[in-house]
Amino acid sequence: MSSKPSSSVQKTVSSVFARTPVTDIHTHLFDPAMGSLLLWGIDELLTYHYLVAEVSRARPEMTCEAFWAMPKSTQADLIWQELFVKRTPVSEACRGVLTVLQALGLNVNTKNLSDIRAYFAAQTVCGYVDQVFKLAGVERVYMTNDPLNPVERLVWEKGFERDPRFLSALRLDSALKDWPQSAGHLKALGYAVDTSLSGQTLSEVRRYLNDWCQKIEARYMAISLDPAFTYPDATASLTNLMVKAVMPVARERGIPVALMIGVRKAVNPALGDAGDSVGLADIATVEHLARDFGDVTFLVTLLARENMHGLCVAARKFKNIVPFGCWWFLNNPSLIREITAMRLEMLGLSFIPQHSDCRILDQLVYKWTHSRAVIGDVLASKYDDLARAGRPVSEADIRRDLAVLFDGRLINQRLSAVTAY
Ligand code: FIX
Ligand code: ZN
Repeated sequence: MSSKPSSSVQKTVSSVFARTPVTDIHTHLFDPAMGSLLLWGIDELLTYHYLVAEVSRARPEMTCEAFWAMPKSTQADLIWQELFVKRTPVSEACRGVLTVLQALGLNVNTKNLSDIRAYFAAQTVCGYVDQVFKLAGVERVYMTNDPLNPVERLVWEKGFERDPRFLSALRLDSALKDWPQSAGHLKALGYAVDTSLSGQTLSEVRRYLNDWCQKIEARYMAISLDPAFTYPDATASLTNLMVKAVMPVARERGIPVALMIGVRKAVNPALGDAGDSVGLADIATVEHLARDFGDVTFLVTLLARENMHGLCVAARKFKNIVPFGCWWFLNNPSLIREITAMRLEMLGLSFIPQHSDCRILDQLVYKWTHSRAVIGDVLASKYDDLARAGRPVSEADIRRDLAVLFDGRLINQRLSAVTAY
């Protein structure tokens, strides 16, 4: 890895990057018109599942039941005291909260949250969305939309005036992952499916996907997958649903499929969202899908650090694989640095370096401030290497490169109909 970038290139990169609006391709944020689905404010920030995992380590004698039984504000107070007052908040998730509070001009060293709560109580959601997008330098975000969530479905069915900064992505986990149990959900919505994967059922699943892609104007479909997910595998219902329902609809609509592979759900269910873990995925499965569906773009993010190199190699073999983001347990500066350097060295600029995975609106500020700093640093050191090779880059080069990496164009690259290579 090249040494620390020269300050002049670093300065130019960070000033251009600060003015480069990003498209955040994967979040769990919602259009403000969706009301309480959009989480924001100090109590949500502090009870983020990353911090729940950390406070359960800080207070090993406390049961999860006891924690969940507390009102959210009490949980937040406890997390503030345990992780920010009684201990040095060195973790990335803790530092993140401080970065947000500092950006808002709030006192990060306060012993209690009353002033901070007063600040948030004075905000309006629309005003705060504007402020956060500005502070984070974010132009638009992709939501994670699930019509099987009754609260969300109701809003879509009622209709609302869309905020153009919130784009849609149809999430498939609840509809497809627990087949045949999930067949019941589709049946309840009027789709004539049964628990078998008959032709009728598959065409009804395709109808469900098409209907909701249409209704929410989905720009891609997304699914998170266990590391054991395998393709080809004619015996696995999920693999069959992916092959016979998801891929045909993606091809028909000309939209990508996002594969988020490597999560082992609920290894410690008592921790709720904080109870998921990681496992090594099979890169060959990604290659086989890209080979057999050459006219479908696969936006791929993997959860295991050990999979990152293999994903770069797979993307060098199949142009319809677009690696994206440093997902979840990889969204830490030391790993973002390693992964970004490797991707630049192996893929040039043909990948999407980061997504925020924000669950709480305010997090956009820290996820992008922290990622900009690391990714800018790595990019600057690559530019220094080029200068040493006699090819210095201009500010215009830097502006163009950052736009390619962060304006979302790689999501919608159209692929020729012929096989991918
Ligand atoms: O599957 C996903 O979209 C994951 O990002 C989430 O389930 C996860 O809980 C998360 O918030 C990661 O940052
Ligand atoms: Zn996510």
